[in-house]
Amino acid sequence: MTVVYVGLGSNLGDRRAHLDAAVRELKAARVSRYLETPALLAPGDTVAQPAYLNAVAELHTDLEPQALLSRLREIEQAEGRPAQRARWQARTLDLDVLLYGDRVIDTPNLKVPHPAMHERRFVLEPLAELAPELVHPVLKKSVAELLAQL
Ligand code: A4P
Ligand code: MG
Repeated sequence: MTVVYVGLGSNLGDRRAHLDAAVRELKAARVSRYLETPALLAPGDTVAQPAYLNAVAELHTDLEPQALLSRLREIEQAEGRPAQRARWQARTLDLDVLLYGDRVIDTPNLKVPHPAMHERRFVLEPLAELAPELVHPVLKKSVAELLAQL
């Protein structure tokens, strides 16, 4: 059993319902509050996007990382996100593996810890609600310290 943190985001459709469905399907052990956050745009992008509802879920799972990623994709698609999609588009549901125990994974389709998690308030704030003392396995700083640095 590994403790895993998953980032949840939605900025299309019934955002709360999409997050609720993900929490249910993931059988999350704990969930942060749902936070309304302004859309962070892709570099160079100027077209406004609808605001996100973001949250972080804690899972206790036996799935290996790649199997977990496949499961996240299935749940995204069940919530209406197309399998073929451009990155950074508005989406009904986005599920990212933030941390998988203290494993460091660097493969083409899965990078853990999530490469941008430490610079994103919409990740660190809800994660700090659940696990402020948790140490980032690469940066060796706690979630609370990373949040204070933003
Ligand atoms: N991938 C690699 N590592 C991971 C990981 N740890 N977890 C690969 C999940 N996926 C991972 O993802 C693109 C590719 O990342 C996949 O092929 C997967 O194998 P995607 O979900 O298809 O597309 P995406 O989410 O648009 O791309 P990306 O680059 O992951 O974007 P982000 O970082 O998810 O950012 N503003 C607010 N306020 N809140 C948000 O949640 N999210 C984004 C998208 C932009 N602005 C936002 C938010
Ligand atoms: Mg994603």
